[in-house]
Amino acid sequence: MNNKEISQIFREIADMLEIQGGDFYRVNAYRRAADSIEHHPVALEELWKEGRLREVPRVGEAIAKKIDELLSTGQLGYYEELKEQVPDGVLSLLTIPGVGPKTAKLLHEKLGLASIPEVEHAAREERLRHLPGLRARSEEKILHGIEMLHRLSGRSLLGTALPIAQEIVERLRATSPAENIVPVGSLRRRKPTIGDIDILATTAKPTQVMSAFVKLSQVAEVLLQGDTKSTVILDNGLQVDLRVLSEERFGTLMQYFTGSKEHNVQLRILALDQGLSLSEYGYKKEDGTEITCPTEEEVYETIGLPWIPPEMREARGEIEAARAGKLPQLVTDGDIRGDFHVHTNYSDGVHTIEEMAQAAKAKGYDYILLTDHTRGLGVAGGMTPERVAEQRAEIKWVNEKLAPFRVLAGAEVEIRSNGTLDLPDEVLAEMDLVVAAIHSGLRQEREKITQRMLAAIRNPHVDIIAHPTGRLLGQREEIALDFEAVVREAAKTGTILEINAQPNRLDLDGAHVMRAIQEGVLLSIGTDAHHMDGLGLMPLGVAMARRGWAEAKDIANTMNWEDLKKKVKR
Ligand code: DGT
Ligand code: CA
Ligand code: CA
Repeated sequence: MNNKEISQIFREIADMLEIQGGDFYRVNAYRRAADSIEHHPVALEELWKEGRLREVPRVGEAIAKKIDELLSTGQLGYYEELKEQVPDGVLSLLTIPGVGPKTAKLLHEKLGLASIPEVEHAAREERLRHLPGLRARSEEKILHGIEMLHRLSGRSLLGTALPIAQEIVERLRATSPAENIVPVGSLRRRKPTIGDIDILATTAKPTQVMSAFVKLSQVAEVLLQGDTKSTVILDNGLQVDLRVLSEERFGTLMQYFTGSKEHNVQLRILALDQGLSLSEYGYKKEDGTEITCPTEEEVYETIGLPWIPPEMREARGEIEAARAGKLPQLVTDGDIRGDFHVHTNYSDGVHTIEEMAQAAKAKGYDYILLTDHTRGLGVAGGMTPERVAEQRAEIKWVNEKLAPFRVLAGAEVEIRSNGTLDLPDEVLAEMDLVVAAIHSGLRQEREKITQRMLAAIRNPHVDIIAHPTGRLLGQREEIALDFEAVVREAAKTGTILEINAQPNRLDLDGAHVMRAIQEGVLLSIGTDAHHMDGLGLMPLGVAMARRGWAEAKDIANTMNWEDLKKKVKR
């Protein structure tokens, strides 16, 4: 059993306990242990053999005993018992946005519902509104949640698809005679959600490449196997298209299949103006002679353009910019000097300050900004002013140890429903940078939530607004914010807007980033890491910055701290 499988069992235990109305602290203890187990760098099986399970953070005696039972017998009595009490289908109801354990329990006990389609059906028949504690509005919310699920279904998060595509590319490289293997399509453009993964490869032996492809261990079903194109469905439901082709047309095909369709349409119009027709196979002159392009650069060069980075190919003016010689120098992963959104065990993070700092230092960063939650966010065990002071002392000690690496003191402060913050000014004034965010009261109407956000932006202590639109992909729409007003106020006050790199947030996204930059707003990129692995999400945030045409100078955490300190409000 690997760490992920073990953690899954504890996560399910937490869900089942919660459905049964279990004690908050107990439920949370299981959930946190699950997080910690999943991301532990050493296999628990190894530690278990050496009697060292208790070294895993958040694994106490009771949980260690359960792991022991699980690893020695392959089963866990307590888990099996709970499973008999809570049917699988009821557990699946928790994936509906807006349905918590209490509601799941109610739906099951009172109406016998045990699957998402059953709940959808009952909601449409208006049977939920009569349950104790539910109203017509709750019914609507549940239906809306199910719609959100449907909307994402069929599409996957970029953060899910990207590592899978990278693994497939690696495996094909190792097991087949394919050359030039590249992911194309929306994945290469780094769209926040991906319909299917498209991969291109060149080879002299297409049959062998295709047979290696359909035999990959992740493949659940082969929809099509041909010499030029094969399509498979993976275990997790993702579809992958692989096209193989010959060297001399690689550039045109790569350009074509990277898309977007809209970008390609504009490119073809420009080519036609120059008497060239462009298809996925190459250019054709009016007299019928062909121009093939082995590289993508040549595709753009043929019609007098510089190469355009894939993240910009969304028909947002990139072709005009390229023609005018005004393409931006996009920010790169290598420009990033540190992470501006990091949690530790001072709130809902798994690791200590030193552990997070060591991990960041190992990545080559110069600094991290600690942004633990404040007490206003009940569930996260947030910081009180006393805890902030304790954290300060610990930061000082870690900084002495790890210099010149620097842990910056901050917090992710709650913006209350009236726009005030939940830590006193004198505490905020002591911090290096203050991040503020809205986590509750997300359904306030436009005028109210915009004023609330503007109040936070005007607060002289607030440096950064985290995940400004509040969207959760596949779960929750953006808050009803007047984004234009937010951008203007941020520009006026010198407040930074965050690009949050969590796969289900990617907030701000490309279009918002672009607007912010146009108004001269400075941005920051933060992973919102709750464990060391989370720091690895930075490239997703950088991708959103690039989709919004950001250069290094537009991103606060590409600067060194001394320079940035002079630029921020405080
Ligand atoms: P997705 O998969 O929905 O996230 O989005 P894409 O962009 O990956 O779209 P997909 O997989 O249908 O096709 C991959 C690329 O192939 C697309 O970005 C552009 C190109 N392509 C596909 N169909 C057409 C088409 O009908 N016209 C043009 N111009 N390009 C196309
Ligand atoms: Ca695709
Ligand atoms: Ca496709």
